[in-house]
Order: sequence, then structure tokens, then C-alpha cells
Amino acid sequence: MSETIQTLLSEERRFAPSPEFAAQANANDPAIYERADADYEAWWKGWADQLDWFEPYHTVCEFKAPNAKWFLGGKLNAAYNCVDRHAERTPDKRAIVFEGEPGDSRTITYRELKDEVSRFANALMQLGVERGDRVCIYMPMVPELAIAMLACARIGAAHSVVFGGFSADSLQERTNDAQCKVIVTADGGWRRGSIVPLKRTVDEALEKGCPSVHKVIVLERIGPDATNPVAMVSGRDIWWSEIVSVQSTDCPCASMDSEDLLYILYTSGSTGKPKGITHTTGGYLTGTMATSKLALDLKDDDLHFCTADCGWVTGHSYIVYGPMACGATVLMYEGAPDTPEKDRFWRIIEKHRATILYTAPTAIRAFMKWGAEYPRRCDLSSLRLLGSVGEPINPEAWIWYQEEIGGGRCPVIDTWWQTETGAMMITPLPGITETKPGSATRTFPGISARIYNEEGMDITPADGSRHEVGGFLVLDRPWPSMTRGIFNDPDRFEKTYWSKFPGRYFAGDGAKLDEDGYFWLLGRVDDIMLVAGHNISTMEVESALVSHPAVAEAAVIGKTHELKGQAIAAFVILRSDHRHDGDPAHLVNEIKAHVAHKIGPIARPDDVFITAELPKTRSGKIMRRLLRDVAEGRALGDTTTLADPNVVASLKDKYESTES
Ligand code: 6R9
Repeated sequence: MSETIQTLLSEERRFAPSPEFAAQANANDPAIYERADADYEAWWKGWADQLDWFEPYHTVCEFKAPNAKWFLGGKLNAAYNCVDRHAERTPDKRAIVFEGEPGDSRTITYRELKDEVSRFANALMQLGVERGDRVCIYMPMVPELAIAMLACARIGAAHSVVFGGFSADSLQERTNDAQCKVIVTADGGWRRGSIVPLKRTVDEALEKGCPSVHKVIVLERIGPDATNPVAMVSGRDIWWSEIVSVQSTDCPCASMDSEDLLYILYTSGSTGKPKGITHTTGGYLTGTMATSKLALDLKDDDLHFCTADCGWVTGHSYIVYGPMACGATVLMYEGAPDTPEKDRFWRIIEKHRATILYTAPTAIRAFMKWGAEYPRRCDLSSLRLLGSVGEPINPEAWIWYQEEIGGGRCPVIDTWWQTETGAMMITPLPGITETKPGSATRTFPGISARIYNEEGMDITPADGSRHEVGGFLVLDRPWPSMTRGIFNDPDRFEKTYWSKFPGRYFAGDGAKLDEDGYFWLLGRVDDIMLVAGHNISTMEVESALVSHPAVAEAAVIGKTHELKGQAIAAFVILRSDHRHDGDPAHLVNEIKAHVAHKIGPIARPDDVFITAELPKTRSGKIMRRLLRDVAEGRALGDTTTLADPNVVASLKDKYESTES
């Protein structure tokens, strides 16, 4: 990479918070930024003090990179804070509104949640789970998934949730790394009208070998079905309902140290074995609660719809722990956004009157591709705030989201964070921050982010010196919800995140800071291209491509080029409503010219390849590494984390046949 990352795309649109939104917002005083900056420990202490502690902490923070501790000496319990204290104060308030894919729905109040969590916690203890043990949860998106997580927290066992779409191999690897004693699963889950045979996958993983596991708890989600036989191994497998029905609803919350392990969550990364990212109790709850209140603007009467699966960190932080620490009502949906029709999310919002929607750019781009007729069929007037997370959101998608879903009325918050950061790090505060489509705007109060260059120099302009820089995004101050490390692998933790810029957390992402001090995320630095001596981010070229009326989605990569070092190759998906007469070569040229016009001739793609699908991870992130393999004619690298491995294989065939 050359000295800094060149940034070329400019976006002029601005959206100030409406006076009505600002007037009711949880955060509407811009001075909180300075206050938090002046004494970040005091700022976070103010949030920690909104949790219920069994014993007070004596020290706010102790940090010696890479090791951080927060709220030292304090004792608390995450389930107490997310369930019991609300069951006492607001027992009849809804905690979870559940919508199953087949259309079934259920509501669970905080009082009921406390009973269910307690029963399940007692069941775990009966099966020999003790404080400090690990429990693997491999379930569909049903309330019992959240109940199982909270039950672990209640007794001081750490959970390791494995996404229900992962294979037996992935499940086995994660179960063994965490040495889980018990696996909690279901007979299946619904996805696009089909049964996902979770229990069978667990059996397969156990056959391959998971020596630490001695019990499997199986929830009946599907029920008897000829196409989904469920074999129960006697002495090992127990039905959820059987073991839970005999338990008492009385189960004391274990008094946990602030720094006790709350959970492990595996992130696959593009290479190597998955990393078991750890989060502890006091700091994690503090960070997720503060961001839920100020960025999601969660209120007592909200119905918060986060579309992530609990298999990802977004589900942990913004379905379960953050919102529930606030005593909020969350909406959980089990299935696919296009089942039975492409308007499913909008039907759910209309049916339950959801007020906040938090989803991912990959979903938004799919909605754009399907067309605005689907949301237009439904009454979305209950929505008041929209959020985005997971990837950079292109300005076109941002504007579409704001207009078509938010009716031009709802603020859009683009929230940048990671499994490792536990909570949002860069995000607008919707009652304060003027937004710019495509920018995650400013750091959350108390967080400090900087831009470094390859030589390890901090090149962030001084306050007020209004010029733009691009480079590596670094967090240079500890925060409460930061990961405490990779489970059982401190060396890898130090090497992965803390060695490129010693003593500073390097997130792996590139970013630019504009003249107003706003951050624009440019994607993973491994994906950044070097074209004729210029670093160009994939995000900028993709945004330019998506702003062409025919293009729904795009992924670009740098392909080896004799003269330029790298040349830009673009893979594009066309919008289903686009009309184009005549020659596809004509459209391709038009798209290339459009990018050159938007960004400049340097960014004109050499190749534009029209495709029906792009290779994505199961959480919807585009895997550019595989597109590079395709474009370079190499054998495909590791495809195990792909949502659909066939996509890239057929893409490779088609690409190679058009090339020759
Ligand atoms: C929460 C989550 C983390 C990576 C991160 C970055 C990308 C997430 C983003 C974003 C641009 C945003 N990312 N949010 N990029 N703008 N608003 O997604 O965690 O699965 O660990 O992924 O996702 O590249 O480094 P995780």
C-alpha cells in the first residue's frame, strides 16, 4: 500500500435531525461529546451506574495494551440486569415479540421471561453445567435461543452461539475449541419454507468427535415430520420440554465478577481457524446498553426489530444484551426476508407496528433489487428510526432506505463496529448528528478513533484543520465492551490486533476522515486496490457502480495488471426492474463510463462482468478474496464460510468461458 489511501468519491447530501426527532431523542445535547472526551472513564462510569451491581466496583478501568479490565471488583449478573430487574419493575411489559417463518407468533413478557430463563438455568445445572463452563447453542431464531443465552449468564456459564446455518465441521471445530459441556439445539428451524435439520447436524458433529460434550438438549420447534427424522440418543439427548417442565422458576442469579467471561463468539475471518472472541460481563453490558439508549434511541414504548441472527454479534448486542439491559421490547423473526413473499419484513413491521429497524446493507441492496413495490404495499408508518450495520452502505442504498423504508421521515444511522468491539464505535446519534449518506459519521461519545498511515504515523488532522485523510482505522483508547481476547490464544490476539501499531487496536479496516471530521469506512484493508500507484477502495468504486440505474449490487477487486500493478475488475448484479435495449457490451461500456465520470478515469474498471449472484459469507459480507481467485484464474481458496458455495463455482465457470 502506498502512503495513504486515496479517496475520490464525493458525496454532498446532508441530513440534519428533524426538530421533532431531536426534541424527543435520548441524546440531544451536543455537549455530551466534549464531556465524554474530557473524562471518558467518568462517562462510562455514568453508564455502568445504571446497571444493578450486587457489589460495587472500586476502579473504573485498568488498561495495559492489549489487556483491559473494567469496573474492577464489581459483582453483577447479566441475566439479572437484562431480565429480573425489569420483571420486578415492569412484569407485564413485552420482552420478546416473536414471529416464526410459517406465520406463528408469540409474545413473552418480562415476568414470563424470568420464569423461562430460571427454569432453563435450573435444567442446565441439573445436567451438570457449572459456573465457568461453556455451553454451545445451535438453534433457530426462536425465543428459546435468547432464553438459553440468558440462562447461561444466570448461572455463570459462558455461551458460545454457533449460527444455525453452519455445517457439522464448523460446529465441531467451535465446540471443541471452547470445550463445551452441553449443546442446546432444536429438531429444526424454518428457512424459506424448508426445515433446517439442526439436530441431525449436531449428531454429525458429535459423530466426528466432540469429547467434551456429554448432553444435548433438543427443543421441539418443528415437531414430528417424515422428512426430518430426529433420533434421540439415550443418556445423551433430552427434549427441552421434558427437562424444563420439572424445574422450579426459582433460580438465584450467580454473583459474577465484572471481568468474568459472559460469552465466546467465533468469527471466521478469511483465513485460518476461527477466533473465539471473548466478552466479559460489566463492560460489555455497559457498552451495549449505552449505545442502545443513545444510538438506537431505545425508549419504553419502542418495538425494536433487529434482523440479525443471534449467531452473529449484532444479535448478541442488539437483540439480547443491549436492548434487554434497557428493558426494551425486541422483535425476533425466524426466517427469510422473501418468504412467503419479498415483502415479509414489511408485513412484519406492519403487523407488529415496529418502531426501529436495524438491518444490513446486503439486505437493503436485495430490497432495492426486488423493487420498491414490496415496501409500498405495507403501512410502515410506525417506523421512526433506521439502522445499518455489517458493511459500508453505499450512498445510493442509504438514500433508498431512507426514502422507501423510512418515508423520508426517519433518521438513518450507519453504525460501524465489530464482533471484537462488542458495541457500536462509530455512529450518528440520531437527535444530534447531521448525517451524510455513506458515512458512519463520528465516534460514539467516549470512543477515540484515529487514522494511521502504513509507517505507523498518526495522520489524523488536528481539530479544526479541515482537510481529508485516508488510511488505517485505529482505536487508541480502551472502551468497556472491547474483547478481552481470543479464547485460549493470547498470542494470536496480540498479533492480530495490537502489533501493526503497537499498543493501539487495529481493526483491519481502512477509513477516510473528511474535512468535517466524519469517518467514511472503506472496507477491509486487504481488499484495497493499488492501481497505477493509487490506493483505491473497493467501497468507492462499488458505490459509483450502484449509482448507475441498472446496477443493484457490485463487488470490485484488483486484478494483476502488467503496467498498472492492479486493474479494477467489477462483478455486477443488475436491478430486476432495469430496462436496457440491445447489446450487453453497450451496457458494460456505459457502466464503465459512469464510474469514470463519477470518480475519475483512474477508477474506470477494465472489466465489468454481469452476474446473477455474488459470493457472500453467511452474514452477508461479500467475499472479495474469492472473486480475486476467479479473476486471476486461480483455484478457489477456502469456501467453507460461504452462504452458498455453488455461487462462486458457477461464477468461476461463467467468468472463464467469457474470458476465453
Ligand atoms: C457488527 C459486525 C466487522 C466488520 C468490520 C467492517 C464491517 C461493520 C460496518 C462495516 C462499514 C459499517 N462493518 N459495520 N463497514 N460500515 N457500518 O458486522 O461485526 O461481523 O465482526 O464484522 O464488518 O469491515 O471490520 P463483524
